[in-house]
Amino acid sequence: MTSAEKSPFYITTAISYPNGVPHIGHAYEVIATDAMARFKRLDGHEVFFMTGTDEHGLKMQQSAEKEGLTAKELADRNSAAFKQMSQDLGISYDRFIRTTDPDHYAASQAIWKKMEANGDIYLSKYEGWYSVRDEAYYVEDDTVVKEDGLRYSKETDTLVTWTAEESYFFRLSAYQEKLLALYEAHPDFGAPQSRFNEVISFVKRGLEDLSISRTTFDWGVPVPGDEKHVMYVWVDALTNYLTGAGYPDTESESFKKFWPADVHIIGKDISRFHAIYWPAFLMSAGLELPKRVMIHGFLTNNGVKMSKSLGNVVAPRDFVERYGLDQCRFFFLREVPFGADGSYNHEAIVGRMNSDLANNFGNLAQRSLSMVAKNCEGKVPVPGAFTAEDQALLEQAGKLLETARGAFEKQEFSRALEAIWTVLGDTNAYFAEQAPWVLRKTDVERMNTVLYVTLEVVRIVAILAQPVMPSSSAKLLEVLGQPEGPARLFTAIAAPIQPGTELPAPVPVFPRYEEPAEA
Ligand code: ME8
Repeated sequence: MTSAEKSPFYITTAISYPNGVPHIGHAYEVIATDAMARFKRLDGHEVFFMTGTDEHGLKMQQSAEKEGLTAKELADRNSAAFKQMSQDLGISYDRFIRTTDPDHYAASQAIWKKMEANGDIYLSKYEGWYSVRDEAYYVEDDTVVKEDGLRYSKETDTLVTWTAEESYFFRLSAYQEKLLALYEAHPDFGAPQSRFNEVISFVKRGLEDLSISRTTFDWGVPVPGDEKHVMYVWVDALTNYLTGAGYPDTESESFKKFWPADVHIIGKDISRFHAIYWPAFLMSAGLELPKRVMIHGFLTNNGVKMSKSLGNVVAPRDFVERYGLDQCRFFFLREVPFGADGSYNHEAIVGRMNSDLANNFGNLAQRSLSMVAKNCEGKVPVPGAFTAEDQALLEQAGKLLETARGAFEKQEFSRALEAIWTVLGDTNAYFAEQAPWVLRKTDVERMNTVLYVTLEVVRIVAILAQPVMPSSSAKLLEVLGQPEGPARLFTAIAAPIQPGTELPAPVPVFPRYEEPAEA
């Protein structure tokens, strides 16, 4: 199928708060989303992949004041740091959206007017315990007074203060039944199941109307027709997904092509915003709903939550410098089943680097390619008749695309990688058992066949590894004589490597991790 025949694919990350600099949790999310976007492109889809920064709200304004900056200056500085992170991580986004972009103001005001026209927005007064950090109000029962005499949210342990303001409200209570009907009709709307179930139970307990404007500060998108209010930051934040598709021009080519989004990739702390508020806003505005909200877990450093005060916040760039970019990308997607919480530590990363990458993949490629360079005039050898073992291995590798597709469809990255590495493990066992270095002296035709089969598996694996490890896979495909373009797309998996293909001199692709020498 050509890309014209395959459905367009729109995927997003959450947009990060640029009141601080990026950490490994942010890196984890963009890496996973990037792998998914690359997979779909290689599988022939036209992809639109968006990431960016969420720049409004009181928290931004206050963080800026502390630094003696305006909110926009802080946003400019830190948004650039997030963009740089994406570049450092090889993220293939199509747009880096900032909620201060002019087209985003237009989109946010347009959706507001639609919700208002539908009778879902009304003016009232809001009083309650407000957490600046969470940008959320809490009912008294959900707060506690601590030893310092101050009141905190029980759930998030953030300071709350009594706040009263005139506010516009969104009639969220009117959407309870519609949301439950949505979840019923689309059991895959939220994933994984356990995290989606939490959302469903929350909705079943009853929904209250939502305060969606603020008058106590002005760093936000003005409410159309009542400019002393700015929109609650989550209204404009969620709307970024529509802005990217070209909203409010619903007749534009991009909107028709990419809306509704295929999947929003987000972390577990913001599942309610995405699986409750967002579909309710869209229903109110008469817009189609995203097909899926994929909720990933949190990463902890050796089981310890990352926090500035503990000094264990790792900058993504330091990680990449230490272990290598593709190694980090592989580790995060292989080690932690996407959706679950995960922990990382030095030993676990080195383990994956050395055993999965250097030994299982790198060595196999290097050993087979070096033998071909020395014994087959640097060309893919002509195989003899395949034995049952050869055939079984080739079939196993040939089936990997379907397995990977099924797994990626559900963002089960670790399952896809596990299946691929099982085939690599079997190929290593095959290589050791067939011992082509012995056959070199006894049966050259059989040696050629074994090398051919091995190269063919390595080629298939390198093609499939591209979404996760783009640059290492490209290097491998290069030394396998597979030029950029159609030969690297998933459609090429079904077309076996051509005997006689000239191969450049092999270069090792996956180094072992060596501890730096003591200073
Ligand atoms: O929530 N491990 O922004 P944010 C994994 N602006 N993921 C993590 C993480 C961790 N330790 N810490 C954070 C916001 N994340 C809003 C989103 S979307 C319309 C607005 C994830 O900078 C988090 O769950 O706090 C979220 O998906 C993303 O990083 C950005 O978090």
